[in-house]
Amino acid sequence: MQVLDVEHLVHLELRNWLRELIDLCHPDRVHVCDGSKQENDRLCADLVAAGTFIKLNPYERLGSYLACSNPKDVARIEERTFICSETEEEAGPTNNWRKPSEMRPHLRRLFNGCMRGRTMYVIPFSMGPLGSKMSLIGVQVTDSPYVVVNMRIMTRMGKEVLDVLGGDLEFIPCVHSVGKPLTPKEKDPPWPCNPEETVLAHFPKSREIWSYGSGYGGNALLGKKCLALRIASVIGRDQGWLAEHMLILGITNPEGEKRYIAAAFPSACGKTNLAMLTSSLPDWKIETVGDDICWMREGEDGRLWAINPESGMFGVAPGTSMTSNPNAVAAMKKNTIFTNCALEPLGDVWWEGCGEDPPPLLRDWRGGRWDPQSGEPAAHPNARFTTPLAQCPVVDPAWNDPNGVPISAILFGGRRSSTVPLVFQSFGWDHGTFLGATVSSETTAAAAGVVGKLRHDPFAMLPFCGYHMGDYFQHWLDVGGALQAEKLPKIFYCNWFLKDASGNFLWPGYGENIRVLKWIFERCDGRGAAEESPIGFLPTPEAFDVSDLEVNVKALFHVDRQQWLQEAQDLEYYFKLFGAHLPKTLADELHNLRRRLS
Ligand code: O2Y
Ligand code: MN
Repeated sequence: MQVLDVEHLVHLELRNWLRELIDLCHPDRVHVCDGSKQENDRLCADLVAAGTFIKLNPYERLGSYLACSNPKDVARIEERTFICSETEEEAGPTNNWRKPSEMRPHLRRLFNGCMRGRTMYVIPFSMGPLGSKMSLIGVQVTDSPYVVVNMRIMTRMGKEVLDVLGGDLEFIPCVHSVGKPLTPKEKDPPWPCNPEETVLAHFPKSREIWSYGSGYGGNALLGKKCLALRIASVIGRDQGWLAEHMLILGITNPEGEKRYIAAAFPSACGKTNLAMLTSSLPDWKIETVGDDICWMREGEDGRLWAINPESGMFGVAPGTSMTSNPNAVAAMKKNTIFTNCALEPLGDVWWEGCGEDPPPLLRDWRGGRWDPQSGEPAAHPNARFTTPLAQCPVVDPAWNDPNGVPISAILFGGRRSSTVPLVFQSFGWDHGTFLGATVSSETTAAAAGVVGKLRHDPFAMLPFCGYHMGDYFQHWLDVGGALQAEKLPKIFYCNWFLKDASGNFLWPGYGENIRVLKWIFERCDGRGAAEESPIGFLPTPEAFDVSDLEVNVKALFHVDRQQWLQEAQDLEYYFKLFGAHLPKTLADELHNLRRRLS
C-alpha cells in the first residue's frame, strides 16, 4: 500500500481545502485512500475488529461482510435533506430549503471537532469512467471506514483518480462525518451515528455537499444521490445535459441488433430487476449498463449518449431471489457488503423473499435471535447489498465505455393498480416530457405511511432534483428542443402493476416484461404497429407479442375516459404547485390531453 500524504498532494486547492477541514474536524489521523486491495483488506479487518462487520462464510460469500446499522439509521432522511440555494424559489416547492448564511454556521458548529478520536479518510472518486469527458470527480472526506469500503464498490476511487485530477482539474468537495467524536477512553459503538443531529446539505452554487450524523447509504455515500443526482442535476442544467434517476439497459433482438433504453421508476417498482431482466422470449437478450443513475448528453452524432456514473449496485435485498432477479443473486456471491440483513448460523445472509425458508437460529438485523412468531421481519425491509456491477453476469460490454451508449428510448413508469395501460408511446418529446412530469406511484408496504396512496414523483426525481422542479421540466424541453427531432429517443410510459376487479395482477411481470421492451425496440426501428389513443400510441393487438401467455390484452390496454379525465383534473391541481415555473408547453400538453379525451 502506498502511503499518500495530504502535504504531498499536487492539487493546491485540494491541499488547502483538506488543511481547513483538518483544522475544523480535528481528526486524530488522516489517511488519503489509494483504493488498493491491500487498503481495502486492512479496513475490512479493522471493521471486523470494531464489531461493525461480520465476515461471512467464504464458501458461500467470498470476501463479503454483514454490517448492521443503528436502528435509528436505516434509510434516506428526506426531512433532513436541504438544498442551500440563495433563494427558496431556486430550490422550489419540492425541496427543503435553508439559506446558506444560516446553514454554514450550523455546519461549522456541528463539524467542529467532530472527528476527534477518529481517522479522517480522504476518498478521491470518479463518477463515470475514469477520464471520460462525461465523468465528474469528487473528493469525499469521511470518518467512517464503512463508507470507504462501500465507496470503493460504488465508485472508481483512489490513486488513479488523483492522477486524472492532476494539479488543476475541478473536483466536487464532499464532507461527511458520523457525528460521534470519541473521548480517549470511550468505546466506539459498532455503528457510530448521531440521528438527533443528522443533516444533509447541498450547496448548488458552490457545488458542495455536507453530511452529518448518518452512516447509511445515500446519506453517507455522497457520490450517489447527493453528487450524481442533486448536484449533477444543477451542473447538467447549467451545461445542457441530463442527470437522471434512471437505469440503462441494452436490448438485443434475435437478429443481433442492439438498442439502449433508459428508464425511470419511483422506488419499489423493480428498477434493479428490470435492468438485468432474464428474458422469457428466446433469443431476446437484456444487458445492464446501470440500475439507478444515468447521465445523458448530446454526442458527436447528434444523438443522446448515456453513462452510468456508478460502478456498483446498492440494491434492496428483501424480495431479491432467483425468481425476481437471478443475475443480482449471482452478482452478490462474492465481494459484497450486506447491510441490515439477517445472519444464518453458518455465516450466510438471509432476507424475506430470498426464496428459501428461514433456517433455525437466525439472527435478526438488530443482532438478537429472531423469533418467527414475533411478526417482525428478520431483515430490515430496506436491507441492502453493495456489490460491484462488473460481477453482474449480464453486465453490458459497454458499461465502462468513456463515450457511453446511444439511447434509443426513454421509459417512464409507476405502480398503478388502474387507469394507466401496460405501455404506450408519447406523441413526441414535449408530450414525453409531460409524461415524465406526471409520473406517480402507489405507495407500498416498503415505504413509510399509508399503503396504496398515490404519490406524484415527477421523473422519479422528487427527492433528488437539486433545483426548482418546474425549471427542471423546462430543461428537459430545452434539451429535446436543441436536438434534431429524428435523433431524439422515443419516449414511453409503462405500468406493470394493473389489477383486475378482484385485486389480481393483470400482468405477470418479471421476465415477461421483455414483451413490452420488444414492442419499444420495434417502435424505435419504425416497425411495431401502433394506434393513436387520447393518451398516446398504444400497440395494436397484432404488434404486441403475447404468444404462449394467457393475459387479458383488452384490459391491459384499456383507456377509460372517465378515469383519465379524473387523472387530468388531479394533474391540474398538482401542476399548480410549480406556479409560474410550470412551462407553458406542459400546461398546453395537459389542455391537449383533456381535448383528446372529451
Ligand atoms: O440511498 C439510500 O440510502 C437508499 S434509497 C436508494 C438506494 C439505491 C438506489 N436507489 C434508492 C432510491 O431511493 O431511489
Ligand atoms: Mn434510486
